[in-house]
Amino acid sequence: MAIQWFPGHMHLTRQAIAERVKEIDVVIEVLDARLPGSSANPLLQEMTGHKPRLKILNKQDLADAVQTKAWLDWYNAQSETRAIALDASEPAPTKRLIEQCKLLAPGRGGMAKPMRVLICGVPNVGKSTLINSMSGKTQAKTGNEAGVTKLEQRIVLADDFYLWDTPGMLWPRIIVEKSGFNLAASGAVGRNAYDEELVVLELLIYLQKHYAPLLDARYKLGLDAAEIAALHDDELLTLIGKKRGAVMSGGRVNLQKAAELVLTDFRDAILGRISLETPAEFEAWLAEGQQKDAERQARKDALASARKRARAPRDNAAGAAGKKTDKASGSKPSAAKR
Ligand SMILES: Nc1nc2c(ncn2[C@@H]2O[C@H](COP(=O)(O)OP(=O)(O)OP(=O)(O)O)[C@@H](O)[C@H]2O)c(=O)[nH]1
Ligand SMILES: [Mg+2]
Repeated sequence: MAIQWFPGHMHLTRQAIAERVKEIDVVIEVLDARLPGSSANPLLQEMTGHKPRLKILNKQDLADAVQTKAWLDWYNAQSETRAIALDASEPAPTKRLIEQCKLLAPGRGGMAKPMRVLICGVPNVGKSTLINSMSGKTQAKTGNEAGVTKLEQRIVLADDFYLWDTPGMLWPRIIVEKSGFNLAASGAVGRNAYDEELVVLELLIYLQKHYAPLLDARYKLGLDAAEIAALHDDELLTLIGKKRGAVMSGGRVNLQKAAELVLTDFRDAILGRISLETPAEFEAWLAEGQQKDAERQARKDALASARKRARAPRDNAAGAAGKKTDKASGSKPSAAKR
């Protein structure tokens, strides 16, 4: 089951960004350092790709430092892409960001040509928090849920430097299934658009493979990495539920409660610093998603032409019958249609 979330305010954001980008010098796309590939919005890429762009891998304090470095190297090896990692604990990211913007748009600055920067990204990734720390004031509303910012807002950083905060936006069809799950696990998807248990089972499959010692340390499973990796995902969730006391009367594990516990532990990095994808993994998921999408499109096209073919003999027959009637009545075909 694919996770999709594109509520009405995202349609409006899409239109607002399409308009705003015309008068923008630099686009800063804020990504989640735990899932840089999955949190890169292809719709934003399409809408803003012609502008100088900076990618910020935010919330690096929650991500696996080794993987964050791998992602930065991967992005910075691509021409036309600059990427830096950041987190809310950095007291003054402003200097670093202003420097990067000036490198990307060297002609801008000064009262006559102020720098105009658009900040965008998926929901809950830390855009408004970043803007507040850049401006040194609480100018933009923030909150630990997806969809806090609902309208774009201009923030004046200096007389010659403007920032636009935008509402978090996903895209109408997330073709990489794993990306939907990772976005939901990170908190970028509205609470009612996914099933927590399913999201946590997917999360556990990844953690079993890559972060088994962290699972063992947090939930005191008493198992080594190979034993943890060998468990079925729902066996593992049941075990975690037991260990954390998510048990209903009669002794059955409350899997929903267990899933909520794991999700909070992951989101708040109580489990430890975790990244949910490497560049190579994401590229493989993307290729698979694109292939499935192409197959889906081919099936749709085949169905559409089969329907057209099935309709054609009827239309022809109706056409022939129409002609006969026309002849018999002596009226013109167009008149018979009316
Ligand atoms: N650990 C950590 N938390 C962060 C960081 N940046 C932001 N947050 C938290 O993430 C949550 C979302 O932050 P916001 O700034 O509201 O995110 P946003 O991207 O503006 O979200 P929307 O307006 O919903 O699109 C808040 O609880 C922030 O405190 C960071 O670098 N590290
Ligand atoms: Mg916001």
